[in-house]
Amino acid sequence: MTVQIISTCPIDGQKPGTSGLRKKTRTFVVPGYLENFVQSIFDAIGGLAGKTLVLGGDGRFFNIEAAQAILKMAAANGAAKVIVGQNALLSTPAASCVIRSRTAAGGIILSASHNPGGPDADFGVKYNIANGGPAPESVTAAIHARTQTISEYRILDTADVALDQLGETMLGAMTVEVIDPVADYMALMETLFDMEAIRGLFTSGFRMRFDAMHAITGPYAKAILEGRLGAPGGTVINATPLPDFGGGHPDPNPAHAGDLMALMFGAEAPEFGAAADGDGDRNMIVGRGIYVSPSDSLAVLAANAHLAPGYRGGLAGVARSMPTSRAVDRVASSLGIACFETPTGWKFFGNLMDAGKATLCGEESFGTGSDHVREKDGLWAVLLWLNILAVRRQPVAQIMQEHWSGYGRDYYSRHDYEGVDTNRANAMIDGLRARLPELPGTQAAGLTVSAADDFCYIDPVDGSVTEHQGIRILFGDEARAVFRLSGTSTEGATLRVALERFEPDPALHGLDPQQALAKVIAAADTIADIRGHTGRDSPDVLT
Ligand code: VG1
Ligand code: CO
Repeated sequence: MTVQIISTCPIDGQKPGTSGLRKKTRTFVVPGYLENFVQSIFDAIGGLAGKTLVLGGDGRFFNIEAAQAILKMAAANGAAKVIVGQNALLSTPAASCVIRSRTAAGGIILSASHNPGGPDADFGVKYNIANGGPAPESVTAAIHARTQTISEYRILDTADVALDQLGETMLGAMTVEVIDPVADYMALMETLFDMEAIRGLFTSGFRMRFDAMHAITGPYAKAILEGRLGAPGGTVINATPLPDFGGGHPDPNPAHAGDLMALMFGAEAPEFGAAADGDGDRNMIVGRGIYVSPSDSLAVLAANAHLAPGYRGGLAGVARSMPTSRAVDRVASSLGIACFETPTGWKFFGNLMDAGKATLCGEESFGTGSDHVREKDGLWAVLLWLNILAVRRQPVAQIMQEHWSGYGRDYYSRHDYEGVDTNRANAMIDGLRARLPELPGTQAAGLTVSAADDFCYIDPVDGSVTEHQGIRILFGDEARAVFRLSGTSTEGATLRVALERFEPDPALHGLDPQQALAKVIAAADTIADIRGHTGRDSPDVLT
């Protein structure tokens, strides 16, 4: 067993995006590609000597091979210990939980999240810091800088570790501890929710369907919903993580979780439906006959969190990403707590949670979470909803109607245009940015632009500045269009257009969001000339 020092050259494009480095799997499997990036992480964080790391992934194609290589590299770089999920599995929130519960120096999560998996799909690597959260911009920038100067990586020349057996083994001088991926996470959930109340809900005949989308939440949802909480067998579907997620797109939204949506709007609908993404940090909430938008879900959770034991003392504050609707802002102002607006990406919430400024955080992209970990957490959101339902004993539709009656409704929709030519997408955003000063006062589709800017975030905790985080166009009557390009796509550019409008009148709370937003949609297209720039008549994904 010897440490091999392998010469290498910098590889272009190893720049982490919104959430880690995501590339085509066929790029990642090229010898040296993963190793270069992982060594760059180790180098950028000041080496691994004596440190403990957490390691796991969402089970997609290349997960286990990558984990074996990373273990050998960690040993060759002098790590004291790596705590790894059995069979190299850990959901993103569980990895965050384990980093915190075991006070590790950080962790590596192998996932491209909601992107499809398989030899012809996507793979990814994320690095999380000691607070359990995604590496902040300063760290990802240092990792990227290192990928541009790297000249060698270190790896132990030895056999693979048996990752199917729980317990400790040695890899050279490094301890490998294989853990049950669910245990620490389940113990944390026990501290937050009234498990007996939720059990009682299921005993009373309440039925739900949880679609794990053949991804990592399956084992967690089975153990917690069916095992601990007594939901009937079959509540969790598509529960076995598959390397290609069954050929599907593990993104819990109405477009990609179509079967669940059909069930929830059909004659046999159970009371409650939910789904999670590839790495288990996203969630979709659906009631019988009603879809709950992620922005609304965040607002409802903020308004009702005190019904769960973990949040009985109230919330310190809330935070949402800029393109998320302002529904949660209304709850925060009625609770008299702060509401922070951050750029897209969970890494921006870490400082706020560490500083005790925000308890709940959320993104319009089906992400909700709290300061129990430092990642968004799909199953946590489902459990908080269940706890609220166990206390209120009302249908989801009634909870939503009462919420909108009290706060007003923020109609919301996001239109995604995928695989757009990168130059054309950049030209569109650059063009909009150049026209920002002249937009206020102009009219489009009957709406008047009241303000327009390019979102810039100044972190209230460390003062760091993050620019160019999306073009915001505000109209009178509390309507808004937001334009930004995705930082997670692996092919061309993805244009995301977030559209919203506030409706105070309860008589108008039952509209189809696309109709309620028709003018905003038309105004956004007129101002940005989406059709002209993308060459598309309609979005690829509409949520
Ligand atoms: C998307 C979402 C963003 C989310 C990110 C990671 O980023 O919009 O809100 O934090 O994915 O989610 P982008 O840059 O493509 O818009 V996950 O569950 O894919 O780690
Ligand atoms: Co995810």
